Amino acid sequence: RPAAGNRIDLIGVPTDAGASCRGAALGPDDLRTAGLAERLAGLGYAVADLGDINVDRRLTAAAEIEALAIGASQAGYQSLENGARPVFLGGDHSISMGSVAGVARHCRDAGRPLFVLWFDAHGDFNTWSTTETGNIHGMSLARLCGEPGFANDAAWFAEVDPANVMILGARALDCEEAQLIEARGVQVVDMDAVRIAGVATPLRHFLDRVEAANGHLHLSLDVDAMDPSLAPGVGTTVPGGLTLAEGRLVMEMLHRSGRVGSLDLVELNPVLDRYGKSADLMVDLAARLFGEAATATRLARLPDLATA
Ligand code: 6HN
Ligand code: MN
Ligand code: MN
Ligand code: MN
Repeated sequence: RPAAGNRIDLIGVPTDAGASCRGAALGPDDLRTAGLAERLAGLGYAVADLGDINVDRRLTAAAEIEALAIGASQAGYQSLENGARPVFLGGDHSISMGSVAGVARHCRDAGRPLFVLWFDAHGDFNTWSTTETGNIHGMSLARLCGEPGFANDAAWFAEVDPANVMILGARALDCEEAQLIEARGVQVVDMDAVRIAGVATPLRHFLDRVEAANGHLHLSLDVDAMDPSLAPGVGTTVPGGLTLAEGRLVMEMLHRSGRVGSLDLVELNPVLDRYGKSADLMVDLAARLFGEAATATRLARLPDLATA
């Protein structure tokens, strides 16, 4: 069991204002219903559910996203300052504009480099000038990496270095978005790369960099990275995603790295889900990330994963 004092804060950020279809605003309660807090508590963590960040539903979509970004940033910053690990429950992926900004502020103040693993079928690297849909959840990572056109305020926002970001699971990048990702030097491990080399080798290299820098690693888990057969409850499904074994292996490696200090669980749309399948999968992946063993007893000495 993890040492006492290992605390996890659940922070609900219920919005679908960044997406094209409604329903992701119900995500936080669906993750609660699927037993997220109990599952993590069962691993020995002290789990505090801080409830949802409130927002005025009469706001425009853009204003709602701004208000929640500020709220998520402040709640996440406070959680980290208190020595806990914040887990942000989305909500569509626009919530990461705030959650990761708060983590970035903490890291800046603590003098620790921040690394972000963007686990997603998409790059979320559109700007107001490249977007083909106008959907703000497709812009989160671009904003975090400092692309212009967003009203960032130093009181709650801090940037992420694009060189410290890895996108894993990508298979639906828009044309101009892909060009921007390449120009900024963000590492993309797309599904072709996964089919050729597997998930473990590129992830091992990334984790080695986090370790060498004594970095804080944030995992932004968009459940649409997983294959739609496993995660039907998302608004933007793309065929050819990660298998259950691959998803679990990623979580196991992240757990063993001991570097993950914060987490987003986003894009769950309960309205589109089938019998809670996607919510259960997210809880399963989160539990693995926080150390739930695949077998009843974890072997004392496991083989090294992808030392190549
Ligand atoms: N997500 N690239 C598309 C867009 O609308 O910009 C899809 C974005 C999906 C965002 O899944 O978090
Ligand atoms: Mn810290
Ligand atoms: Mn996303
Ligand atoms: Mn996505």
